Amino acid sequence: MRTYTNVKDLGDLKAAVKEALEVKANRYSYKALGTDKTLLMVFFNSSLRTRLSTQKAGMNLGMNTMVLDINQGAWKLETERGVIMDGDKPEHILEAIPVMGAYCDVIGVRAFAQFEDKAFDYSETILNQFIQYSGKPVFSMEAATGHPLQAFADLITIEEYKKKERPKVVLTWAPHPKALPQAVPNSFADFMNEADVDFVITHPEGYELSEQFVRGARVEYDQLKAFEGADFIYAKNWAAFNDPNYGKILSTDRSWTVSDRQMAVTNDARFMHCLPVRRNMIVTDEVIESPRSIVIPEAANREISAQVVIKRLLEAAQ
Ligand code: AN0
Ligand code: CP
Repeated sequence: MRTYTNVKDLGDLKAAVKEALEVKANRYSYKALGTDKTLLMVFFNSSLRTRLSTQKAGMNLGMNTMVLDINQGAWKLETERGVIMDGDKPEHILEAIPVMGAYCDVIGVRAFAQFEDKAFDYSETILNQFIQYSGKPVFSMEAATGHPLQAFADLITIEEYKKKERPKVVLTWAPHPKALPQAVPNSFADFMNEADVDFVITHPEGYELSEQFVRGARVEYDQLKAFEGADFIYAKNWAAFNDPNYGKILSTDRSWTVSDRQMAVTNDARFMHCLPVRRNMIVTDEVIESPRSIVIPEAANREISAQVVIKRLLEAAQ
């Protein structure tokens, strides 16, 4: 594996999950792989889980880790080529990237959708510049259109908690006061479409995700109907994808907030969310605090998904 930006980079998903469970049981057994190697994590956006779990994964592998917050202490970066740089950005990303590449062996990048230009976001301009110009293996720590470390951790968690061979997994939109990217639901759909699950997506009309990720998945606009018999409920807010509403909030309808009312029609479903979560917007206190909620073990598995990905990138570079 030379880059990690979506589910296809993992190849055989069953084998990847098996490897993840093996790594989870023996996470300190691969130190030789990362000794004298450096992991650089570059953040254009805030993070709690990704920052800590990915750094921990690097340390488990014996690596040295460095973290750069582009917007706190680094020079502001111009990302568009051809701009006359007479504004507030002293450095161009086309110099910054190869310089960063010179100091490390593997690079993780977090660069969210900016919602200014759909084509800029959906062509993964920033992530692809890192891939093209750093000269080093690059992985996404949530880029404009995907969050594959999260979705891989979600799949590992579903494997650990499922009670039947082909569980029903429901991705539900839920309200949020700020416009959020589609990266998390895109990657979740991408993974669930490849996994052995009965996958349903539910959201209000107007919140359709990109076909690139939804592919053939069933979309049900009636949330309660979608929840019937579900084994896993995966809640997430996202802003509209379709034109002319790209990046806009179309609904704040709190009847979509996941509560005991909807959980009651499920098959005693487990509740999942990538976190950070706004309580009583996305999910009620009662549901997230109930024994059905597996958000903490889900977050803990971020260390494992990151370790498998970095391990594979190191192995390929040997
Ligand atoms: C981000 C998002 O929705 O993409 C990160 C989630 C992992 N969430 C927020 O910005 C609140
Ligand atoms: N789930 C997740 O990626 O969380 P952070 O934004 O805190 O890294």
